Amino acid sequence: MSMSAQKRVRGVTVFRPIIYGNSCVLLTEEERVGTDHTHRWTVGVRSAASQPYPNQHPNQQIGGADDLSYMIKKVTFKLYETYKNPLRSVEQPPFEVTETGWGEFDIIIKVFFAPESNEKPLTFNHHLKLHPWPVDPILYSQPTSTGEAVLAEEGQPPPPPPVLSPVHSWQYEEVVFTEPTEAFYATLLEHKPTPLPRTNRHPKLLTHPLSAGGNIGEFSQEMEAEEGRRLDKAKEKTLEQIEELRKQLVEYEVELQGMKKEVDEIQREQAAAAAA
Ligand code: SLL
Repeated sequence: MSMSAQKRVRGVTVFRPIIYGNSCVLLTEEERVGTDHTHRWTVGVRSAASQPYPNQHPNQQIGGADDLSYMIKKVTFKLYETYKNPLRSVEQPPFEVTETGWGEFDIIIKVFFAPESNEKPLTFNHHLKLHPWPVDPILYSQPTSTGEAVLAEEGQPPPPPPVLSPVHSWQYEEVVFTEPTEAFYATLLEHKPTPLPRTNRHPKLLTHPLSAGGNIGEFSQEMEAEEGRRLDKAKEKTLEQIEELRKQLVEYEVELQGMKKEVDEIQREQAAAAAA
């Protein structure tokens, strides 16, 4: 019996973690001769789990443990218009583009899924990041296991200067396939994603921010748990604020009723005075 690319599997949802973004390194002195370009960057769409550290070029360090071609057919990257052939189409893994340049700009990334999935393409907008984020206390502080950021204390040594190279800027996403087609569901079941490592495996001295969020090294289960705790805290805080506002609203309502009564009273007195 052949599997249908039309018929969908009822009540089933499958998700796959992916990341998109870029890494970059500074060009060497020799590479900079005769060009105004300063960086070599790679923009891509990858699986969230990374290859075991080390061994890769810095532009390949983040993500990419799994070949995603079972679900992705093609990725297009729309580069700045001065680049030759700015709409780059990549139809084989790895789904990435490596270029050199001097400036940051927005790249539109469009992900096309396997034809049997019958899914519409997904579009992401990624700001190509070449320059490290400024080291301000918030970014310098790393979230701890309790999800609390630890700020540098006064009188402490200043934070280290930002590392100029490599720079990484990656965004974690979960692609959700709701009621996949029968054919695509079979493919998805055959390809389970590599689980994220429990913690960042990169050596402490080599850890680098993954994005502006303060996460370092590589995507890990610990990072996911911290994010969950941050969301729980935010939810709690929001509920507290709602409760506070509700109480205030009740107080104002009581005050308003009191004032209305007073106004009524005054009006009645005035009417009585006028009649007298
Ligand atoms: C900026 N609005 O001014 C941005 C534009 C464009 C970056 C950045 C080289 C392109 C090429 C390059 O890096 N362009 O050689 O075609 O910062």
